[in-house]
Amino acid sequence: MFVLCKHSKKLKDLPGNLKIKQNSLSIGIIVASDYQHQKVFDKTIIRKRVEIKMTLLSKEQLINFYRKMNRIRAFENEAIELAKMNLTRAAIHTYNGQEAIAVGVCAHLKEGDYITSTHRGHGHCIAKGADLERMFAELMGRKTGYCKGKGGSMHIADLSIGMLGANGIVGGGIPIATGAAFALKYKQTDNVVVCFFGDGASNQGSFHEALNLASVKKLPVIFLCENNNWAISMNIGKSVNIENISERAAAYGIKGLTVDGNDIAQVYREFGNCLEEVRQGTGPVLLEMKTYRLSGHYFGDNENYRSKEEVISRRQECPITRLENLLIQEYGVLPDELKAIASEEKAMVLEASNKAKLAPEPQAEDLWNDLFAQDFENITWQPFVKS
Ligand SMILES: Cc1ncc(C[n+]2csc(CCOP(=O)(O)OP(=O)(O)O)c2C)c(N)n1
Ligand SMILES: [Mg+2]
Repeated sequence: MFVLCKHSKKLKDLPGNLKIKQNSLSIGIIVASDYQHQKVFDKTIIRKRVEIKMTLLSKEQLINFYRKMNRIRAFENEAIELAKMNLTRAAIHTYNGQEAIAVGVCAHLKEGDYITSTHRGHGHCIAKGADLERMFAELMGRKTGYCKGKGGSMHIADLSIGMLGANGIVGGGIPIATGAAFALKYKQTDNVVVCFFGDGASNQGSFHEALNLASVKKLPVIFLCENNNWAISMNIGKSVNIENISERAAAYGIKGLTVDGNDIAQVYREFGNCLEEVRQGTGPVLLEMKTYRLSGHYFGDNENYRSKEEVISRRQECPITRLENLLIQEYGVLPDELKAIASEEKAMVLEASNKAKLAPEPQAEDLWNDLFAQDFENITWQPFVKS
């Protein structure tokens, strides 16, 4: 069944360069945000029948999202405070403005699913359920941190929750996610990998190699591009000559889709639809979520490459503010209730930070520990079976 929603267009309204084979459509409505979900065949675009589910989110679900988005924002604001006090040990890249993506995506994941992250990874970690105190300890180079204080912000990983790691190498997580997806397929599970990366990373060779391989092998991976308009000081308009990064999916014969990454309801719905397909074994998807980096590239960035006016105007689209407006206007939630939630989250974050501050630093003799896997003899090697 097709459902008309505010993003829908009637068939006659499609851009002139799109030709639709009439007999490939069972009904004349197509969802505009779904244009890339097409197979190019004989230069004619054939639109497969796609079921669009209108996921109605309950007030409780949205409040839960609001809580987690505020947790991420509070974590990042506290990380900046720690950096100002010179307590952090490596670069800090905050996720401010992109919270709806990590939260809306990770809300769908189940045990056994994996994510890979980037240098801007705190939001992904928190949304996947990482421990705040261990995260802060890692940022501050303390022994109780995720990498025992030797990795810093860009190396946080927690295999117990399926978080395969942040990554200081732009595009570095993409082949890792592809390899993990290969393993999941090999083990015949219905689990998936979500690979978060930025618009800048989509210009790396690793992106193109991984998408091709994942497509050929029909791997269960969702390549999730957080297009926040900037790669350090490089504007997306100068580095990419197409409107949507998701258009690149066509080159690899996979589904591509662009959605509004600042609208948590849309993120949740569209990601959920993709996830269901990928779980069923249809192969990878390139899902682009448009958003905006509200803070500097990293703590200390003087941001002289963009105007204050631009940032102020994009702040109107802050995903937390948008969710606040939705909850107040459509769900009758009182502003004071939301303020209380934000304060609770801030208090929890500060408690974690304060505890982490008390943790000891690693000692010189810890330097050479944890560099190599210790239990090689316990690994059982399986012969490779061609699928
Ligand atoms: C291979 C590699 N090249 C360059 C850099 C330097 N660098 C760090 S972040 C970044 C920009 C990344 O932009 P994007 O992928 O859009 O992510 P965003 O910072 O916007 O989240 C660059 C070029 C790096 N870390 N790794
Ligand atoms: Mg970017």
